[in-house]
Order: sequence, then structure tokens, then C-alpha cells
Amino acid sequence: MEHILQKIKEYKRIIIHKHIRPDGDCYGAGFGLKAILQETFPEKEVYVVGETAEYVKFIGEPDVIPDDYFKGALSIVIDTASASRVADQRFSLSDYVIKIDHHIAIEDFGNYQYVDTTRAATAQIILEFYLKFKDELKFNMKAAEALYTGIITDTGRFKYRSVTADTLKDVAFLVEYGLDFTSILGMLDIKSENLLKLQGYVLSNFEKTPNGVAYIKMKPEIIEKHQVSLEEATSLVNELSVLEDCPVWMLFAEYENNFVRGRLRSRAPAIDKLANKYNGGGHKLACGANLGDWDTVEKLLVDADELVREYKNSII
Ligand SMILES: [Mn+2]
Repeated sequence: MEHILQKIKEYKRIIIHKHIRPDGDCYGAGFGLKAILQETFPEKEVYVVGETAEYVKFIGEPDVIPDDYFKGALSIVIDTASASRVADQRFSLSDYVIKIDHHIAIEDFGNYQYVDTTRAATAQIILEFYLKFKDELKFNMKAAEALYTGIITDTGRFKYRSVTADTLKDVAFLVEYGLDFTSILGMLDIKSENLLKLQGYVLSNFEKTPNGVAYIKMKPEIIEKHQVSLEEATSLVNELSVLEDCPVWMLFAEYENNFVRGRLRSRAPAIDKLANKYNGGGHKLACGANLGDWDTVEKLLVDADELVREYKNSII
């Protein structure tokens, strides 16, 4: 972390990169870091690049910057395990690249990497970065709101096993700082009527494998019929998290060029190896998989079903 602070001090222009298909954590960590750096070093230029995400857009608006801004700049890539998932690939034009992440490392990239898989969110790492250098860095309410949003979205509102006492101690700082966490939770819970109806569709139309993998195929025609974004539609994966006999649940959808991806979730058996087999990865209990077509979904479901069968046998 000393090295990261050193590099931040060294560069005049700092560009923060989210990952493609941004989530609450990369938004929160990115805009949280931006707020801290802008508050501390008003003479520096700090940008956050990459796509927008509708449900967390209250945190900040990504910057659109020309190619020549990258020359001589410091790029900080957050919450992204592999180079191909970095939103705005122009980080390769930067002078120095730092990766800050909490995912299981699947690929080395950049000049310096700070990866801590014991942290529930990248936003938590950014908060700890601030707390470590409290005497040198400044903080503001924008940073507090962004980092809190990152932490609660990546922990399912402090529900996942990734939460530790440290997570709560770190967040205690935000509460002491005066953060209105109730209003942030309220903003995150708001859903459009269309999305609420799609939620109803998911609950009525999910399927199950024989041993207990619950899944929903979020086909393009369903998304179109409900007039929601792909991002909103795929955010419904955890609607299936509460089924008593299904410790693993998944959502599949078509992305660009009809490429099928899956969101894989588990409350007990580790699924990261399964995700690796299907060109994906992430955390032990929450992964993405790059499947390509719907036939491959069927293959993954067979493997996932076997994984759940073995898991259920192991606990009897
Ligand atoms: Mn994250």
C-alpha cells in the first residue's frame, strides 16, 4: 500500500479503470478512490473510465477522455482479475499500471498488483487504504457513500461469508463519519415496475436439476418483453438463493454477439473450479462463466448437478 501511495503522489494524472459490465463494487471503489484523491490532491487530474451502470449511477458519472490523456498517466485498475475484463483497454497506453483487487487471481497484469482475497469488496480495500494513511489523505461524504455502496453490494448487505469483523470495523468508520446509510440502502432497493414484473417471472419460471441446482434461462425475448436492460435482468440471479433444496443457483443470459454467460452462486459447495472449467472464475461462492452457447449451458448444468450431488452426500 505504501508503494501505491508513492505512485499516486508521483503522477499528476490518475485514471481509474472499472471492469466491463460494472457492478456496485467497482463503481464504489472507483468513485470512492477518486473522491479521496481529489479531496487530498486538488492539483491532480483524476478520472474514472468505463461503462455506466444504471442502478448505481447515483454514485458518479464515468469520464470520457481522449487517448492522449493516457500518455504519462498512472492507471489504477480496480476489482478486475483479468486484463481482458478491464473497461477501457487503453490502460496499456499508461505509463504505470496498478491493479487493486479482491478476486482470486487468474492472470497477472500491470506493473504492480495488490490483491487481497480476504477482503469482501475492493471498496473495502480502498477504505483500508484511506484508513492506513489517514494522516496524509483526506476524506469526504462522497467517498463514504461510494465505498459503503461497494461494500454492501458485494456482500449482499453484509450477508455473505466474505464479511469479516474487519469489514464491520471498517464500515463503523463510515457510520461514525456520519454516513446516511439508510438512504443509500433505500436507493439500491428501488426497482422499476418492469423489473419487479421480471422478478415475478423468474420466481414462477425457474428450473431445477435433479440434485438441486436452481437456474433461470434469461432468454433475449424475455428481456425484450419486460423492457429492462441486460444488467437489470441479470441482477435477479439471487432471487433463487432462498430455495431450501438448492444450495447452488444460476442465471444465464446472452450478451454481445449472442454469447451466453452464466452467473453462478452457491451457499456452500465451492464453485470456482467449476467456473474455471467453463472459462470463468471469481470467488469460491460467486462466479461468472463464459459459455458461448446454450448447449454448453446444458453441459455446465450436468457438472453442477454432480457437484451438488457430491456435496449433499458429503454432509449426510
Ligand atoms: Mn468486487
